[in-house]
Amino acid sequence: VDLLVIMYYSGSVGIGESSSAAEPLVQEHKPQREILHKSNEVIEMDSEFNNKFDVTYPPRLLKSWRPAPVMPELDGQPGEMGKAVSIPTEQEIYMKEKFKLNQFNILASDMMSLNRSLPDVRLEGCKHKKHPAKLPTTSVVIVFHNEAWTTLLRTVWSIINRSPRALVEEIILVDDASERDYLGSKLEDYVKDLPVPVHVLRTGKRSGLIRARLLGAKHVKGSVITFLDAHCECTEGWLEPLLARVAQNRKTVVCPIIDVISDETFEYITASDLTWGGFNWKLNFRWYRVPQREMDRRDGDRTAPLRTPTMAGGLFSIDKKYFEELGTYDEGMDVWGGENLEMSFRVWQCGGILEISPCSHVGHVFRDKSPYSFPGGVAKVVNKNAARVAEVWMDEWKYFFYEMSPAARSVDLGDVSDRVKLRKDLKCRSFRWFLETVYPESPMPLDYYYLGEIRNADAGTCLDTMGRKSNENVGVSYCHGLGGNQVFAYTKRQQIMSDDNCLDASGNDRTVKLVRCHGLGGNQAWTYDDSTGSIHHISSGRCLSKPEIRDVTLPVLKRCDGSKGQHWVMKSKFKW
Ligand code: UD2
Ligand code: MN
Repeated sequence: VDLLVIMYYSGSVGIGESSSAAEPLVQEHKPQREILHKSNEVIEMDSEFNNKFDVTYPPRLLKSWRPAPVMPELDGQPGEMGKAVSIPTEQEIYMKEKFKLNQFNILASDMMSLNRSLPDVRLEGCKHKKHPAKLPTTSVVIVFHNEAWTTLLRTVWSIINRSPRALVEEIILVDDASERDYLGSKLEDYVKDLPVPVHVLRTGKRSGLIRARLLGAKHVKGSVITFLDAHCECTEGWLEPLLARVAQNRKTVVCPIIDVISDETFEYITASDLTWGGFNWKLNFRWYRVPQREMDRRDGDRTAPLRTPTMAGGLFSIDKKYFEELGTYDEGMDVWGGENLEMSFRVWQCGGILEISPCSHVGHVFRDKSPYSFPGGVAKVVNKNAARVAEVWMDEWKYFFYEMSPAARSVDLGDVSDRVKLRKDLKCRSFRWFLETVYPESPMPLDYYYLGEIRNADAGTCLDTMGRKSNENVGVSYCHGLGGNQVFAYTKRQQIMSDDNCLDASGNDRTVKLVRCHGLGGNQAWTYDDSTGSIHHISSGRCLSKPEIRDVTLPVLKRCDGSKGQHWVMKSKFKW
């Protein structure tokens, strides 16, 4: 399980603005799915929560479509203006119990208005931006499985309250076979009186979010589809910047900045506008710092759309016809995962543009675990979806994924021939093009000599990350030949990488650490001599050696002496 770092700075999540290029390029932020909830028990809601219809707080905005940010009568209600909700101490045990239902604090959500107010979190420069006079209409598609009533309806109300009426054609709710009574006909009853057309579609049997979205997309009447998760809150001015970019170029797929709604308190926390989407060798989506290159392309204007290699997946607008031309989604993907990278690679490789509009902010409740079941098993599902992405879009870079997640080699990934054909028919570019042009900062190296285990000729053990995190020592252990923690790439930039970490040694320290790759050489530059097997650390002039004492699992840097303990074998697939 990787490190989960959320950096809080004065009310905002993300990375500081003063950091230089040499600092680590990562912000690991939820979504973070290595730990997934594996139980498939069906949890019944009790009626007290089923009946939360928010009757106490009348809908705020039935006549005018642009509410004042705070309605006086709601001042002092829990959560208004995006504030944290605190639960009375006597309810804490109950709160913890209920947390498991949704993997967020449902008590906090149920205490707030469905119409709660939020601060206008936009940069000043966003508030006065001119948009094209005629924007396309959009249908908002929200899929859900066992979503809580208040988070689902707050998502809907936030769209109603904070979007220009003329731009929202309809809201389409797709129920993916939820097992909760309150999501039955009661939902239709509730939404029929709302001031925007809201349609409820049902998949009938559990289809997974990808196929559920496809069902929703089929019924869209607007010219743009906007997808949202079922536990979001849209802020003032969220929609116009998304539609404006699609209107300017129909092949642009646009995401908002995804702010964080705390899963504990429902506090609205602004996310950084200095992060973009990447991915690691496991094919997990990850947030990383926007490189200077992209800041420069935008002339340093933080309100300008940001080109991003990948999207988180849940929240974006796309021209409906373009969505279809581009091959919608891969219907062979189940439950959760993979579709975000698949869509990202497809957009870029097939001639589109993927952007984050920093003027559009939508909050999302990020969770540590998934609350729902994964029919077929979490690992199988996630590996299958990722393997489909790798097989269709990633060319030889798929090996980074398979080496890192060896179990994916044996999953049945089904038939991908339709998707391969799609790639051909659309004349899409190669993954090399994507890495070279869109994502040169990728943790998957563009050019590398070797990918595999690194074995010590004397000790017979292999370099092993031991599952450790950044800034911890690399180890050695029994060579298991299964990849994962024993897979390293030796790159043409002289790095020895494992996922987004690089072997790094500094000063007089004899041990070797795993540190975020910075791409600047320095303490992360190594040369491998194929004939002697030495791994030479350039800045210190020393050589990587087997651990000095048996039973100790730390390799060390020593004066180069040509001994067998300094002989490392990179044995397979070496390409000089
Ligand atoms: C992120 C995305 C999510 C999706 C996912 C990868 C954001 C904010 N969220 O995970 O949209 O791209 O990565 O697949 O970018 N759902 C169903 N049926 C299922 C499972 C889920 O309808 O079988 C619904 C679920 O109720 C929710 C949506 O799909 O509304 C996304 O699921 P999630 O919230 O568990 O995903 P998340 O936010 O962790
Ligand atoms: Mn979500």
